[in-house]
Amino acid sequence: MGTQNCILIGAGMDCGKRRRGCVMGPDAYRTAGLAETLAELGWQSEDRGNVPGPVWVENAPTGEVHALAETIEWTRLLTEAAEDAMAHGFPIFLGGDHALSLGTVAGVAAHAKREGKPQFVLWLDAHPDINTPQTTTSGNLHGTPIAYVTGQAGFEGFPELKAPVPPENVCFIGLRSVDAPERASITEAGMTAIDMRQIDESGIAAPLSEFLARVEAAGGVLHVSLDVDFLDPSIAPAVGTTVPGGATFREAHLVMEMLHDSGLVTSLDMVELNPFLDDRGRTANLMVDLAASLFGRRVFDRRTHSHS
Ligand code: 6HN
Ligand code: MN
Ligand code: MN
Ligand code: MN
Repeated sequence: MGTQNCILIGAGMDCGKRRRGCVMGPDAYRTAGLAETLAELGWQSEDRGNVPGPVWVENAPTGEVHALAETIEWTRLLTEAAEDAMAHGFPIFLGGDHALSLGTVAGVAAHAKREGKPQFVLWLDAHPDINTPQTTTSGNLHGTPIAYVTGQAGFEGFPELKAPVPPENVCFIGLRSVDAPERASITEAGMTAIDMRQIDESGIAAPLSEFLARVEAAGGVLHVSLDVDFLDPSIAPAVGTTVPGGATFREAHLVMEMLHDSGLVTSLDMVELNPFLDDRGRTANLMVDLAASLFGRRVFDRRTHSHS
């Protein structure tokens, strides 16, 4: 058995949108006991502290792209940090808003390419975040990482991608707020998009199993990007972009438990937590508990427990 080493990377990016507060996310996860929880599950963690990206910028006028230069700088820093961390263990990127995934996904995919493995991405989110700087109507770049990492046009000035993620390797689960240009590009690119209606109809396990089987068959590695707004706002209020009708407590844990059992996940983003909007730490605690399920917390071991 190899060493089970997690690398915690604080990425308090707060300029992927206008509302402030995600800068406090990394410390909220630390305060909620992420490292201690991982230790109980047999994972040693190395906390690399916070990446020193640009912290705050003034609002761009409505309709204009907000904090473009700062986002480019974060993307450069996080691509490097992610690529390096992959060589040393399992990185957990503590956000920070979802624009941090422009860099983290670019970096982990570059590492996978060097290892000769196909990179897959599971996007747990109410939103597909597949706008480009041209299609965005909000101007908020946290709505764009999937377009960038799959190599779509419109990201002039951003670091050149070493390893674009093939669109068919992306799976969204939890969608319930999709902009018109986003819908068009998801369909055109042939991505797997599991919306809340499909989850209502089939349950969440069936479409997830199907996707995991595809990752496994391809010999791939899987990056998971967990946006707080994947969860129903009634259980996870600490996010600026709440959308009603999200994943329940058990749906979210089941996803994490199945991901753990698959053994396919090699990196994780925990994004969009805004501790300023939290209710006595409950969202931060829930996110840490979901990470615990991903790292092996369980009631019984399904593979060995028997009732005989
Ligand atoms: N997130 N589609 C909207 C936009 O502004 O482009 C919402 C983006 C939400 C971003 O969930 O990380
Ligand atoms: Mn190194
Ligand atoms: Mn998102
Ligand atoms: Mn979202």
